Amino acid sequence: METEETSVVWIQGQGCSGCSISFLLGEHPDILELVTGEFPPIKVKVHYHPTIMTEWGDTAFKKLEKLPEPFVLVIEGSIPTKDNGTYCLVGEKNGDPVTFLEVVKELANKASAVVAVGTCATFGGIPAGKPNPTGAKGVSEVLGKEYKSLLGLPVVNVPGCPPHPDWVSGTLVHLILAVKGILPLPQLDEYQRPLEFFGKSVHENCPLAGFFTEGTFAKKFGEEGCTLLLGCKGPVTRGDCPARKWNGKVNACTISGSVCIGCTDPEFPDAMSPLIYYPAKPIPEFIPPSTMAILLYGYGLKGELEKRIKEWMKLARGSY
Ligand code: FSX
Repeated sequence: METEETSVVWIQGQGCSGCSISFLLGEHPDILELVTGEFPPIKVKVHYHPTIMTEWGDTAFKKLEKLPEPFVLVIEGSIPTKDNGTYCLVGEKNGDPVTFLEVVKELANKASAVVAVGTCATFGGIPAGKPNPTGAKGVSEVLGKEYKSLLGLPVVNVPGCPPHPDWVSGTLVHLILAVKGILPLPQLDEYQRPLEFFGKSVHENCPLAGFFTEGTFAKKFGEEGCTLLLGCKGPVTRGDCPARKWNGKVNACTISGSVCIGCTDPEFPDAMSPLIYYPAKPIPEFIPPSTMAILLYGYGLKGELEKRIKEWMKLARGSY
């Protein structure tokens, strides 16, 4: 099959660059396979990426005036909207500062597809946490509900703080194949996340789920059992982390003895705080005991269980 280059324009706003670092550590495919075309029929030309491009300053910024066609726009980091976006300046035009907000709006209108990478870009993330002094927002909120890319897609959201490299490369590769007409467009959930990666809860993929169903809950870190009482947000968070695993497929938060902190959720970090419950928080009566929980799952009522756990999280938030 013929391998043609597809361009990616990757811009960064309010974030910690962890999303880029995570992507660069991907293995299947890795970044070299993508840019050298050793992953046919995909060859990615990185037209613009503030962290990894060799150009800098005006020379770099001018590359945004000569955009390749077609291109996939990747947006990392949240977008400050307060005071006309003045809290994130990304370059200069004719001596005047250019805001990230302006760049996002301009490029989104020319992109075949727009991918928001990381929870900052998808839902606002940490920069949008209370009190959100810069008016930080995610890409979908800034572009509006009606936004469609040239391919007719809404913003594709790949959350995670940071996202797993496979989620980013898998989504990019899927979209590039869709741009070429080889694959249909990816299926998305209600928050525009690819179902392929975010179709199930972390809990459904978790090796500790058996402890949950038999009612064995750890009260201290290191103790055997499900870590729900220690603040695990796995039952209310979407992502395949425990099945896919991180760092070369060796580990994941709930496998390493920690808790899921809910970093792919639209309400991260505020609704997920405190990230860890310590001392452990006993479950109140309105959460059904384990046998009931299994029944709720079994009868397709996991939404009801999620709702009750979210109520409990709300109460826990006020008590630490
Ligand atoms: Fe945000 Fe990216 Fe968290 Fe960091 O830049 S999703 S703070 S890991 O890396 O945007």
